[in-house]
Amino acid sequence: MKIAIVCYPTFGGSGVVATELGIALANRGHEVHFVTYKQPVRLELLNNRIFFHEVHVPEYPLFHYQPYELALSSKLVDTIKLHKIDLLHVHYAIPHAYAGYMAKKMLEEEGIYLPMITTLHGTDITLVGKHPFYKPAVTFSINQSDVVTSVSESLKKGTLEIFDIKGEIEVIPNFIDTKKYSTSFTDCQRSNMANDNERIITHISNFRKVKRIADVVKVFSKIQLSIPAKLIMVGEGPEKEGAERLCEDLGIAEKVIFLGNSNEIDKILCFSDLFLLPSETESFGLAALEAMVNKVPVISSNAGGIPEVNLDGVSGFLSEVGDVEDMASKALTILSDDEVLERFKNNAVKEAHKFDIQKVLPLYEEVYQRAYKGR
Ligand code: GMT
Repeated sequence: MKIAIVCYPTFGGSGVVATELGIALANRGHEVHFVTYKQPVRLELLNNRIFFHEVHVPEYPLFHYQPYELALSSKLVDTIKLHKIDLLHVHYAIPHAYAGYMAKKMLEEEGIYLPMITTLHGTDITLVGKHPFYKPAVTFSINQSDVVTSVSESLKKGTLEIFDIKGEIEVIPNFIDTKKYSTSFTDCQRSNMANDNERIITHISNFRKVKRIADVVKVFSKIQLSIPAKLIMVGEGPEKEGAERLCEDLGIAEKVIFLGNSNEIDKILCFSDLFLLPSETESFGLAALEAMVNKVPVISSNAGGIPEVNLDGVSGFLSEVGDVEDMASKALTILSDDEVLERFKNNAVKEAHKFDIQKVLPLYEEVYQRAYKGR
């Protein structure tokens, strides 16, 4: 099939999932066209089955806000006509489902019927989408999608509670390409980061409020009182400066390394012993899955869809949101004993394999076939 994918091209989980999905679809013989404002960060190679179409939004001083949705829907119409696209898959409802719907309607005027699949990723529903200023438009564009998928049972439930949804929401979980990781555990550059006797604890996110960055620092601060350890913080975002200050205040700055954004998170996870994800809300927790596939157990909150990924007592432990005491004590349970750590590491990778791309990709392909036939 010829598939157009709309996503955010940044380090956010929805963009990563959309990009990996597009690459996997192309490997299966589909032709994939990414339509967004920048080449997606994980999309390194373009080829005869993977195309990137950049959406340009000309600056016009009269506008306080430049009309991205308008530019996106126009670009979609042009791309779909030029490349004879069969199907549109938008990731993250805002504003992609809305722009996709407009493109669909414009194409219908020309006798072209294009099925649209909308995948809900989390904050498009739980944080931004439910705001009264957006809610009617988000409800409308979800209801106008031909198929709606959600990345976890928890997000599906939340969406049905918040919005007046008329049709089905199908759960297709996020995924990971486990084949990429089966051979990569040998070349870890651990000594660059910590001494041999230190445990390495890692957090990766976009450092927004919802990630509860202060909890990451507080949990680590408690851990390092009992065992030698280093904390590696990967990512950029509004909470980063506050976290750096908190490390100074707690007297642990020398044990915490802030790396900024990285395209090489697998190399970092390769030498990590534990991953912290204390988020306020999380529809799935792709970062936890990426840790697990790299053999890293997870200490997380029990918010949203995280329990569907991180199995309590198996791949790590879950705690109530904000319970840093409990998180630190559970972290020490894993880290204080080599055998226990090894058991959790092995469990983590085993659980991650349940989300292998080879299991999940056919679910999307089935949805595509159904939507295409029903057009
Ligand atoms: O939360 C983020 O850091 C980014 C965000 C996004 O929209 O890109 O992630 C959401 O989608 C990911 C991929 O489906 C999920 O793994 C994250 O859990 C979800 N984030 C939230 O729900 C807060």
